[in-house]
Amino acid sequence: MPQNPARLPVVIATWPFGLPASEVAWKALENGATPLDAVVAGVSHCEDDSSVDSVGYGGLPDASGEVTLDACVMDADGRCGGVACLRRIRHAAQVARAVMDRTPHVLLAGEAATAFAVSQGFQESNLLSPEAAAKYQAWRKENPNLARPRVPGGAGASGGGGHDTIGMLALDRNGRLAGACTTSGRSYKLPGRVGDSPIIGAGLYVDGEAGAAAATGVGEEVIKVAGSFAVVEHMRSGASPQEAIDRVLARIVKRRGNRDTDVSFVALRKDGAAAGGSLRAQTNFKFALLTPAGHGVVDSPVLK
Ligand code: SD4
Repeated sequence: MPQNPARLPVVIATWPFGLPASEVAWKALENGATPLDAVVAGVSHCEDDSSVDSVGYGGLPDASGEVTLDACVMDADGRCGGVACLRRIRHAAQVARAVMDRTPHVLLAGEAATAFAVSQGFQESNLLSPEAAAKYQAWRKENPNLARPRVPGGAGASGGGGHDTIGMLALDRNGRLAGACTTSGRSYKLPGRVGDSPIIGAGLYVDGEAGAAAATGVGEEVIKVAGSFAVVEHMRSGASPQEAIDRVLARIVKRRGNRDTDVSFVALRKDGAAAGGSLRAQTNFKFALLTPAGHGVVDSPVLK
């Protein structure tokens, strides 16, 4: 794995669907966009892709059949914004950006977040694609008691496992970092459930001096260890991106007493070193890595 691309820029994103999204960010960087503009453009592309059933339009709904989105953004100066349980607005990361740019706050939630988005010129639309609606109906048949939905737990891997977030990190030619992450969250989650993805330090963290990290997988596990923050702090203390990820994954295993859950991270150090890492092989985690040396999807190492 390219562990130390000497040259910049670098874009890294979770999952194979992170590659086309990262290409959008890469082009934006080439055209002189800031890293924050680049990652927001990149993940917005993914939010528009209805074939990705865990992000934006086409995301799988909660147990009541409603799609709700979680997202956040952060730049190297520590500026950040997020939205949780956002409804009927497709570009959740752009709304997170608006929270950062146009309010004194970091996180808006629920209907009020939608009202804020509308006040800022975002259009409301139906986020439930026909494909996601059909999958929901099938799930609903198996799980008729909506008061006590059987939310998929740690079992299951990517592609139908129901927990894939796009987290994207970029380092531009001037060594400036930014990150964004966005998801529809765990499929068939309890209405009102918020995962790690809108929470600064959990789903995403960026520090201009140390590096950046983003998470995908079971958000509850990531929140419990302040996962992305912890990865960045290990890099600040001198760990490589891979070591930093492994330490946080090991901590999750220690806390739980097993590795029977899906958590993966991507990390990008200030000097351009990048890595991905995953808790267990069944997750089949892969990430997109773009450097001047090449663009592609990388099979993630699994915690030893
Ligand atoms: C979350 N990490 O909401 C995000 C993505 C996901 O199960 O759907 N995970 O927890």
